Amino acid sequence: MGPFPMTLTRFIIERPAAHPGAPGEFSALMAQVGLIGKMIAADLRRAGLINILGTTGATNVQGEAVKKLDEIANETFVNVLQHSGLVCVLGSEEMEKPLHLPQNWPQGKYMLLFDPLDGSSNTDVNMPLGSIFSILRYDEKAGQGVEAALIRRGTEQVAAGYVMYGSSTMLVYTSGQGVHGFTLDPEVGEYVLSHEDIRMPMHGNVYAVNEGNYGKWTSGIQRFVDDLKAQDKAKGRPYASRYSGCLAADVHRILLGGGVYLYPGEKGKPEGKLRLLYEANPLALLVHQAGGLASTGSTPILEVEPTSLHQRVPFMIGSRDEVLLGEQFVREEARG
Ligand code: AFP
Repeated sequence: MGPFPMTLTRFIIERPAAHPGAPGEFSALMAQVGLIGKMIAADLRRAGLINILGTTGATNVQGEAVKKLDEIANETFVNVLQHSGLVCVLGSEEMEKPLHLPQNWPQGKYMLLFDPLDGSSNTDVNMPLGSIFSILRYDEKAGQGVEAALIRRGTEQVAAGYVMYGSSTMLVYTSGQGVHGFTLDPEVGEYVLSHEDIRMPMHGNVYAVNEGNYGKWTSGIQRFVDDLKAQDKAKGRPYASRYSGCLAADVHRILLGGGVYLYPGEKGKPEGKLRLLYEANPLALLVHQAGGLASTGSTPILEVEPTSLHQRVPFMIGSRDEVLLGEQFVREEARG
């Protein structure tokens, strides 16, 4: 028998200084997030067999067709967390309004924002998916209402991460002391530390973007992508293009190997597509902790002042060199 593996729970308990507040409560919350990931992974594995592929016929607050699995994943988050006693408010891509859990208010000191099933167009084609989460602390003294309590800058997150459902299920998180990745061992149903203290390369050779939108981008973004694709071996170009349509999976690749992911604003839609509070902010915190950057093109994502729960934001994330270069193209465009 080999050495006893470093499980997620053991990792959190053995590193109390690296976790917000009482490590017991934080580890209990992360264990619940891990459980949610296992439950969603189990549903995804069997989805094609038990008639839960396809859409529900409803449209969500973003105006997008709701997949059956979007709804199931959202219910999984809500059902697990509402009985945990650890969380007092939940905000989700799939819920127009925050869900206030009166029975946990104000004892459950954490609040969770999440995209329960990220990349849901991948559900029906057996491609990677993710769940993205952002953890905030409820500030009783601020005496705010439920929605205002949730709408906070990225710098105020106490932890963030994602569960990625790919060829294996991985949970990657940060609580402000490095980024750590755990792979689900399906034999024993435990997350085991597989990627400790992930550091992003300063520079990569991959870009991820939905290039079908090229004609909708502003000239700065077009020039940036043209630059990455230039036939210029001496400058390390062209970059390879890799895009799965699942943000968590695309950012996961870049977190481990370097490069840049972007979902920019468009000519008539400067705010872009991705949501600040439960997509951009958590991934920005992770990447920042791993030595990378995340930006709107002109402002660090973590410093964007949020105004509403489902706010969108133009997004550029990855290795320092590529994000700084992207910002330079945006600046040059602004100068005219
Ligand atoms: P949802 O499935 O949660 O709506 O997320 C999809 C997504 O926000 C993100 O995961 C992808 O990177 C992006 O949209 C894909 O968008 P396009 O289909 O426009 O490329």
